[in-house]
Amino acid sequence: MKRLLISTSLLAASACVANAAVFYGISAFAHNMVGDNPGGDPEMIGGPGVGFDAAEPHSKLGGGDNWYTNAPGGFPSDYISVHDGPEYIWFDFGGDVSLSEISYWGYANTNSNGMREFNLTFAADSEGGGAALGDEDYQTSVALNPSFTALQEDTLRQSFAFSEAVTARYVRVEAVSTYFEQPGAGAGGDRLGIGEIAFENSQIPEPGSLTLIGLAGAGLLLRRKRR
Ligand SMILES: [Ca+2]
Ligand SMILES: [Ca+2]
Repeated sequence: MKRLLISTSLLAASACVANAAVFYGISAFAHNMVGDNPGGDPEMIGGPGVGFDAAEPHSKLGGGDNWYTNAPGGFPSDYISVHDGPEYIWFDFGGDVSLSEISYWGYANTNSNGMREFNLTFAADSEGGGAALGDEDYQTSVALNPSFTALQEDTLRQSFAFSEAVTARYVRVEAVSTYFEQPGAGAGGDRLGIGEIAFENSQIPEPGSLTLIGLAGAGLLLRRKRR
């Protein structure tokens, strides 16, 4: 009886982490805009347990902990047009990793500052030599340039899958539009706002599932021993 109780409690504990996605650590981060949020740039890359819940469905944490730019054009204006040149954000994983999606959490439901359309370009470790943040060595070995449109939603994880996995050390996100003048999106758009960005590491098998299988097997063994 005692053994059965132990195996049952282990199963309950492992069920709590079942199917939780694993995300890559971001070793460096930069952008070509002027941030204006009190928490600074880390507000975009809080990561699991800080920027978003480490457990499924990985909803955004700290509703106000968004990243946003200044408003150089004042209200009303379109930040993307007013800010000179493209709007770039760079991520460095510290070494080549396998990427198959980008996870995005929106900025706000009640104003139109949130990033709407964006595209990605990639650079491998061999291109950057450790200094690709901000340079133009993108799309040399990785041609993929996927474009996505985010929902105006401020809580749920939006995972955008790539058509194929890419091996890259650096990702450059280009924000192409906000919700400025989108019907029903609310006022704003004079800033660019992002709740959170992360990249899932799908190379690691879902730990919860494996643990459940392992523990289920252990439970069967215990049951057999008791006979
Ligand atoms: Ca611009
Ligand atoms: Ca955040």
